[in-house]
Amino acid sequence: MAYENIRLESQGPVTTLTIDRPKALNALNSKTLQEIESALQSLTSETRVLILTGGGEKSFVAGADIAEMSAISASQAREFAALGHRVMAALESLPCVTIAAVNGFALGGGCELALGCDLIYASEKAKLGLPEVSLGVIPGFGGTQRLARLVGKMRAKELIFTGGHIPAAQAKEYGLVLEVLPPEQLMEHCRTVATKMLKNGPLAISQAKRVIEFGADQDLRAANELERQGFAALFGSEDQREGMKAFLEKRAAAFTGK
Ligand code: CO8
Repeated sequence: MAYENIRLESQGPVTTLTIDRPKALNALNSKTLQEIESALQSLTSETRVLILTGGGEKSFVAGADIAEMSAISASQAREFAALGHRVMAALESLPCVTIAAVNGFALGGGCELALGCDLIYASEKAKLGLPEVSLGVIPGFGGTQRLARLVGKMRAKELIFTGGHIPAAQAKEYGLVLEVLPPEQLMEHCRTVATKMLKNGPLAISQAKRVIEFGADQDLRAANELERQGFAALFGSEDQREGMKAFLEKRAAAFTGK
């Protein structure tokens, strides 16, 4: 499918989705969000790791498109927020691992997009924040909830109430990004992390993602039950048999994802 505002490129099992509207610092208008949603739906099991990044030099995603939002009604805002929520939920439900390579501004909806990914790495020049209150609104793509769960309620309140843009190093200190890299090393670092994961069982990684993601919303007893079911579900898979056989035969496993 031809996209206007994003690029989807695969190199074997690693797919890169670039949000590519550099003139608007990759701001998310409805069309861009719809394109991201259909790109996510188009992924097959060939893709084991999905890296999201921003086109151009300056920005990952500088937020939802303010020009578009300035003209919408409350009911259109509900639809727009629902579209954003669907994209974040789709990222969390994908069987592949998702990595946000935050190469510049990740503000508002851009920060929320990164928060929807499994892992966030940032360039030294990245700035992150949820500045929506400076526009008279609040985060609308899940940022209030995902940020609070990741960095704690009080830090999330501080970031959201001040609307500040924080440098990547501070975001790392808060636990909002995992590592901060020189700009030219960011994508390479994400690919290196991807390569380490590619050695492991694809079904097991998908199951681990599912259990961590959905378990985080539940109490410990229910979450442990989810783990127990996920653990048992892997037994009998070709990957489980191959992984354990390879260990006993002192060789690298050749996983097939079956
Ligand atoms: N939307 C639309 N256009 C944008 C956006 C945006 N979010 N950000 C930047 N642009 C455009 C600018 O208007 C400008 O366009 P033009 O060249 O035509 O004037 C171009 O990108 C370059 O931007 P600047 O000239 O401003 O570049 P600077 O380097 O001076 O500043 C900043 C960079 C600091 C990133 C600045 O552009 C900025 O503050 N942008 C807005 C950041 C922001 O507030 N983001 C949050 C938006 S709200 C949001 O994301 C809500 C999500 C939930 C929605 C729920 C829906 C109901």
